[in-house]
Amino acid sequence: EAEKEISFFFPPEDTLAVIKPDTQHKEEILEEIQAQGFTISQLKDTILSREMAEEFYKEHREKPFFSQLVDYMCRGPCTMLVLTKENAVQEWRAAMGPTDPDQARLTAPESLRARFAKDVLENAVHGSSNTEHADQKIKFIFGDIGEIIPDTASPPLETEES
Ligand code: IDP
Repeated sequence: EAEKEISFFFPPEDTLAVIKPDTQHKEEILEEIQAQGFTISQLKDTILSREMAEEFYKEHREKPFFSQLVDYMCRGPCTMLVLTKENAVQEWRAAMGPTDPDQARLTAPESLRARFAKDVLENAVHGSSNTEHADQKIKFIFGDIGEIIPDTASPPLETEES
C-alpha cells in the first residue's frame, strides 16, 4: 500500500508564465492561476527592453512575425511569474490553450487564450514549452537567486581531519 502511494508522488516543477502587455484581464488570469492550484513562487511586473524581448524569443528570430512579436512584448509591462505545481510546464500550457485563439475557442473553450486573447499575436499569455526552457527563462527573467541554497540541516561532510 505504502509503495503504491509513493509511486504517485512527483516533485513540484517550475514553469515561467507571462501575462503579456495590454491584456485587460490580468486579475482574471491571476484568479485562474490560483483556482487551478498553481503556487505563485515569484512575481514581478517588468517592461522588457527590445534587447531583452529579442533574447527572450530568440528561438523565433527567423519567423516572419518576429519583429511584431518583439514590438508587442515591449509595448508595456509584462507580469512575470514562476508557477510551481506537479507537472507545471504541461499544466500551464493546457491552461493557456492553443497559440491561436480561433483554434482555442474550438478545441479548448475554457482556456485562457480562448477567453482573453485578441489574436494569434496578442494572445495574452506565455508559458515555457519544456522544463529546459523553463529553467533557462526563469534564470533570464529572475536571475540565479534562490538556485543554490546551502542545506544547513545536512550532517557535516566527513573530511580528512575528522
Ligand atoms: P506559444 O506561445 O503557444 O508557445 P509559439 O509558436 O512559441 O507559441 O509562438 C510564440 C509567440 O509568437 C506566440 O505566443 C504569439 O504571440 C506569437 N505568434 C505565434 N505564431 C504567430 C503567427 O502566426 N503570427 C503572429 N504571431 C504569432
